Amino acid sequence: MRFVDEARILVKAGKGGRGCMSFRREKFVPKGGPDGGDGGNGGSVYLRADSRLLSLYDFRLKRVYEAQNGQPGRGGQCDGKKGADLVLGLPVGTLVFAEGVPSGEAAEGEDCAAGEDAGSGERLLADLSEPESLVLVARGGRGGKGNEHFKSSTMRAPRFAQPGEPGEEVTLRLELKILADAGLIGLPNAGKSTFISRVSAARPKIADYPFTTITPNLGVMIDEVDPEKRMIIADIPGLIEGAHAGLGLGHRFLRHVERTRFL
Ligand SMILES: Nc1nc2c(ncn2[C@@H]2O[C@H](COP(=O)(O)OP(=O)(O)OP(=O)(O)O)[C@@H](O)[C@H]2O)c(=O)[nH]1
Ligand SMILES: [Mg+2]
Repeated sequence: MRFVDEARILVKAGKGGRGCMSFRREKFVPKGGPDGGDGGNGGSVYLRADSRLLSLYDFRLKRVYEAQNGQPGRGGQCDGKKGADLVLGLPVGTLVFAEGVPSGEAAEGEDCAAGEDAGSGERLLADLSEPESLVLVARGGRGGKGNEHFKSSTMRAPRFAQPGEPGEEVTLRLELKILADAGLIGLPNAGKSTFISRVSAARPKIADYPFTTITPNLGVMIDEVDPEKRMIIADIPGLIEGAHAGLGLGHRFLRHVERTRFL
C-alpha cells in the first residue's frame, strides 16, 4: 500500500483580448481606413514535473490557478499583448486527472497519455513521471481580430471587431503516490513520532499517552549536501500485543510499511 497525497484544483487559461474597432483619424488624411489592432492571446496553463517538490500540500491551500488574459487591441494597428502563461510545478510522479469533459482539445498535448476512467467521468491527462516534463492542460483563448483585419474591396469601413475567445477551464485531480523507504514500528508511546519530528520536517502530534498517532505520518529526510538524495520515513500508530486480534488500533497500518526497505 502506498501513501496517497491528493488535491483538487481549478485551472483557468487567460481570455483572449478583444479586437479593436478604430479608424485612422489624421489631418489631411480623409477616410483613413480601419486601423484597429488584434487582441492578444490569453496565457495557457502548463504543468511541469519538478524533482524538488515532494508533496501536494500547497495545492490544498490554494485551489484556483489562472493564467493572464490577453490585452485588447488598440487603434493605430496596435495589437494587444499576449497574456503570460502559467507554469505550475508538481512533484515528479503526480498523476493528473481531468474531471468532467475538458472544454476543447486541451488534453491532446504531446506528453499526454490518454486514458479513460468511465466510472467517475475522469480522464487521465498526464503522468508526470519524467522530471521536467511539461504538459499543456488549459489553452488560452485566441485574441479577437481588430477591424483592420476585415477590410476588403467591398467593405472598406468595417464597423466591427471580434471579441476575444474565453480560455479553457478544467478541474484537475492531482494524485501522488509515495512509497516510504523506512517504516517505524513500536509500542505506543515509544517515541516514534518524536523521532520522525527530529529527523525530518514532519510535525506529527506527540504526547505522553498511548495511541497519539492514529493515522500514518510521512517524513522526508533530505541530504543537506545533495537535496536530490532523500529518504521517506513512515510513522505508523503503535502496536500492542494482540494487535492482530484487533487490540489497540489493530495491525492494519502495517500494510503502509509492508514494502519499505527498512523497519
Ligand atoms: N525521556 C524520553 N522521552 C521521550 C523520548 N522520545 C519521546 N519521548 C516522549 O515520549 C512520549 C511519547 O512520544 P511519541 O513520539 O508521541 O510516541 P509514539 O511512539 O509516536 O506514540 P504513539 O503515537 O502513541 O504510538 C512524549 O511525551 C515524548 O515527549 C526520549 O528519547 N526520551
Ligand atoms: Mg506517534
